[in-house]
Amino acid sequence: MSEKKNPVAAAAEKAVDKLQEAIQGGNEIPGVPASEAPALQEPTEPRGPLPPKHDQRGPETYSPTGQLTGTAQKEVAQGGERLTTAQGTRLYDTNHSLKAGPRGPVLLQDHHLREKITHFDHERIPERVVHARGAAAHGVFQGYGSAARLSKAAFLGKDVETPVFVRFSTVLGSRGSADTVRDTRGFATKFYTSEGVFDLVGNNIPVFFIQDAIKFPDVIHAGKPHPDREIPQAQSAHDTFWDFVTLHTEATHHTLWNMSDRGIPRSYRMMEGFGVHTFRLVNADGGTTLVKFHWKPKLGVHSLVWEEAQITCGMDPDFHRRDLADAIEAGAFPQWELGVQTFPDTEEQMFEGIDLLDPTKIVPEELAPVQPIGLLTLNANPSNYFAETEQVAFHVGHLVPGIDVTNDPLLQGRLFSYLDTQISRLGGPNFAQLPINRTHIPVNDMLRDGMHQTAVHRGVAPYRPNSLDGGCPFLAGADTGAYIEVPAEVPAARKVREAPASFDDHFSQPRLFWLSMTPTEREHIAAAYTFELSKCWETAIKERALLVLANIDAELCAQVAAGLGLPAPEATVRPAAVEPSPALSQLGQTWPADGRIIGIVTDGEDLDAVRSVRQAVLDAAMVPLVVAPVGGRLGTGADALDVQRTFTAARSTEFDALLLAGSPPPGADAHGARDAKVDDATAQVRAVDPRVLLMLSEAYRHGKAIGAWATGITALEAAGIPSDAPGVATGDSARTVLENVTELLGNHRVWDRFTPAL
Ligand code: HDE
Repeated sequence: MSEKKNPVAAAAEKAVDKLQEAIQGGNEIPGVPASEAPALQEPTEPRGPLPPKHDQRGPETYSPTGQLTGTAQKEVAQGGERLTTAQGTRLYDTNHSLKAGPRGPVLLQDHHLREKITHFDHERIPERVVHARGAAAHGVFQGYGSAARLSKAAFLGKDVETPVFVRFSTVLGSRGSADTVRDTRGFATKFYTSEGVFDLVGNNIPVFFIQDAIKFPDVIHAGKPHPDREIPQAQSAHDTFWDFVTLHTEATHHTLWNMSDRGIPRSYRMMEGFGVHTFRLVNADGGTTLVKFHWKPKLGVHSLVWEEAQITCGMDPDFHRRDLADAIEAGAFPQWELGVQTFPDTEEQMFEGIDLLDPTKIVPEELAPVQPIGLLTLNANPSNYFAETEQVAFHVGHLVPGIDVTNDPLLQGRLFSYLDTQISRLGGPNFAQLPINRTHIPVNDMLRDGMHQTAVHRGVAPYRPNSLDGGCPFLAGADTGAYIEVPAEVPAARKVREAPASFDDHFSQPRLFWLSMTPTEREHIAAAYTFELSKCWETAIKERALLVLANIDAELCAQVAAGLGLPAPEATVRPAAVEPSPALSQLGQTWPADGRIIGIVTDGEDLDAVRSVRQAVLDAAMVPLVVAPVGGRLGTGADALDVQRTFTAARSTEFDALLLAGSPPPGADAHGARDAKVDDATAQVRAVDPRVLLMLSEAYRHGKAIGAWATGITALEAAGIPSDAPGVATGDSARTVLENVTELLGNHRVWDRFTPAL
């Protein structure tokens, strides 16, 4: 008798095959909602839940006490073919409550109604007090072994592979806020190492607003919406933020980074990450080194332009979340190299005059190069946002042998905060038992009971020493993998609420950053300050901000003052003599274009060229989106092309580059009453659909590469874009045009289209 295959297992196998395919070739167009296309009619045949999409996986299945269970991931998700209660009792109806007659009233005895509504009423948990808005992915970290002389941490060993979960976030916005606001981004990595969990909870900006954790509630209160009207959401462009950062001038350096292009990243995949604080590494011989951690993205560091970021907040508030998930689904797995800057662990903890305990200071890479120690690859999307991305709990105190903390007062406060915050956010002290937080090695912790305890401990003596449980658990020593704090000297001192004198320098490093920027980057910074301060109501706050800017650079201050219509004040601090650090600039190099989104605008003619260029985009590991007057398919038979965007639904902001494969005349829906993107006065006399012209003009002023061939060149001219303008590629062959556009994408944007005045 032939063995009948279980349909769920077969589907799971299929999903694995698809994963292999994705890893090899990538999904053509990412974004498919489920692992199987739906039927037109409501399905009627009972079956088990569908497997997750090929790009998704859940947390590995460990027990609450860190032991590998080997349970298939589908077995920790809902199963079976029929709808049940939470107790597993099958149900025959979930659309009608139990009533006394069809017209009611509803009966209190309706156990299903009560269970369903009660559970729903409690679905929400408190969002994170900061970094509420985030997106995450699973991946793997591979050590290069180059850190072995610095740290004994096993996961840094040569070719050691460690599973990781990485969550990116904005800081200020609520959970439902837009992704592309101007803000710092979180970059938090959980390493499930063979010696316990290590969390590297960093940001995309290497310095922080404050030097002492005791001010953290204050800076966040200032940055969050005003408490009376609860506006503005996810913004720093308001009075309380600028009031705080101008009264606490230690915030100047971080504020300047936020006003730079770093505050509006193009993608989470294109951000650097920084541990910010100085950490202490310990090697096998007990030798110690002070280090700063850096994540360097393989795709380079790139940003949006401000107008683009603002339009995107409305057009696609999930822009960064989608970008990360789509790239992974398409097989363009994002990668970062982990690196360290190293400094001798001296008593004063200074390097070249820079206080290593001051989190408002960087050490320029020219003085201490970043040495690569491992590679991070994100290769799977979470299969459930709440269970994974929302419930993941990071903590700077999750350390492994070989990595220790320093006395940076900001880090010291964080060591308290991250544990504490989970108790109200995740409902009790057992959050380490949530599947995404479980360590991958056995836990023997003597911590007992509490809300949501899911471990079923045995024994009677959770204390040490004991004899009733056979003395278990035993202590470890240095030779058996114990985490032993470095016995660092604490100099004899008086108990004071004071900062060291070296923390008083608030302007030399902002000046260093400003001087390291290219003219294009300086223009963006001046524009960002002008925009943000223009949004403040109080003139005194703007004037105070100008006083701060005067202490960074007179030219920057003058430009912003001119924009605000206020006089530029004199500096109160003599400008520091600092060497620029070219490594701080994002511009001037070329980078891979993997995962970039290319819009191909077609009028439905010359489909051979569209097909060929579309394939070439895929071959170059980018994503082609066909944009046509209406949806559906172009052409017939096996060669027909799916339309991904219509003129009414597309906006330039979702593309990194535009290719014009034709010159579409105004579509039937191109009138203002239907689509406000159309200017009625000119719509029908235009040769080209006004939505295409808008797309082109936006792409042009956002510095994007534009390519056109054949009749596409006519559309370009209709938009008033000269075919010899910088960053515009035209020619007879679609493929050659694409080659030029890909080369332009290597620089991210066509900055030489605009002449900086600074
Ligand atoms: Fe955080 N921070 N933070 N922070 N932080 C939190 O922890 C805190 C700071 C950072 O994706 C909270 O679980 C204090 C610096 C990231 O889940 C909370 C201070 C840096 C994330 C908290 C800082 C960060 C958080 C809120 C000043 C960069 C998101 C929810 C001493 C090096 C992690 C939570 C995720 C989250 C406290 C400063 C990065 C309240 C007290 C500096 C990436 O514990």
